[in-house]
Amino acid sequence: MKLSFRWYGREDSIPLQYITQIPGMQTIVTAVYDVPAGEVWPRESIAGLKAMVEAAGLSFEVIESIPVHEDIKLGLDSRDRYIANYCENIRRVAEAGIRCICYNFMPVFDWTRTETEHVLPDGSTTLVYYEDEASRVNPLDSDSDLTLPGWDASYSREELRRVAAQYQQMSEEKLWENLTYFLERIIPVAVECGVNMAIHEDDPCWSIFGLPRIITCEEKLDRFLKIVDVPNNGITLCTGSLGCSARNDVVRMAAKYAAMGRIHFAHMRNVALLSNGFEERAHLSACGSLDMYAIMKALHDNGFNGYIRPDHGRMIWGETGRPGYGLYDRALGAAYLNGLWEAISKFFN
Ligand code: DNO
Repeated sequence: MKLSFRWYGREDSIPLQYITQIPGMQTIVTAVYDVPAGEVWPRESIAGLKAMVEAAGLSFEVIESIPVHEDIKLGLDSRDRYIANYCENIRRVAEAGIRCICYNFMPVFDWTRTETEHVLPDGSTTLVYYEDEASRVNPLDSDSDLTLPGWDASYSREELRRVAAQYQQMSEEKLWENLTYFLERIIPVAVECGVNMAIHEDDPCWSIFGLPRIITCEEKLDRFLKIVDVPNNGITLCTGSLGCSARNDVVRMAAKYAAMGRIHFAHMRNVALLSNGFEERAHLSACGSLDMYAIMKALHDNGFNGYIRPDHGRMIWGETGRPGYGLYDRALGAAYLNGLWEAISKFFN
């Protein structure tokens, strides 16, 4: 495994040097954030990121994310232009040394929570999703002013409603068709460039705000991988996104897709499943519902050699910042993942 850490570029308050100081850290996961979804990333921006990352002694190999324009997900005529731009971005980042690109196919909203600063008994704060509160934060039909780092902040409330309304008539099958159209055009480019595409599961892994979501469970990941059945068409195994549904056996999925050589990136996060939703917790298995050891072992035993990163951390030790993406708890997560991996590798090799 190659240990990595997400960093939001110049805007990120966490200095790259601090990330370098995390033991075993190798790779930065980042993106060009100041270009709207669907447009081509300037070569200078990519080169600028690469230079900063490498100057800090880290490697520049993973992009998260190149966002997929809504017109592609909606299957509008304008999608061909956006797909051509997407292919151009794959080529450009590959030229700069990128080996893996994480992206998602969630309509309108990326990852969603009902609260970003829920206080846990130890005084740390975390991200939570409570079913009964989901309607309260629904940005489409409430006064909620919740915004999450994954959401496209360039939409006004009215534009959001307009885009979301276009999905109201869309069946899941139609979304699959649009995903197929997209994959059939981008994967050959990824193959040509030697880049692995790694789709991120929907988070949470069910339909929210009345919008369709399809990358949610084993059956659907099986279907996804068959659409273009080559190694470059792979997944980001996000333990927290899959693990927030008790229906998903994350250990089994880690073993199965690693053995198939289709997990290119792993997001390691623990969640506590509750009767009314879930809470993000510290990475340690004992802190949540997921057996992080068993997931790491499943990856290890099945030949996983992709990138791995500690996913969302809580806010601890008085840190404030981008929800889920502070330094301290993610660094603890990295240390824990290193410990698990070292123990598993030494004991079972
Ligand atoms: C959440 C992240 C997601 C992820 C995208 C990939 O913290 O894991 O926002 O980056 O879904 O496109």
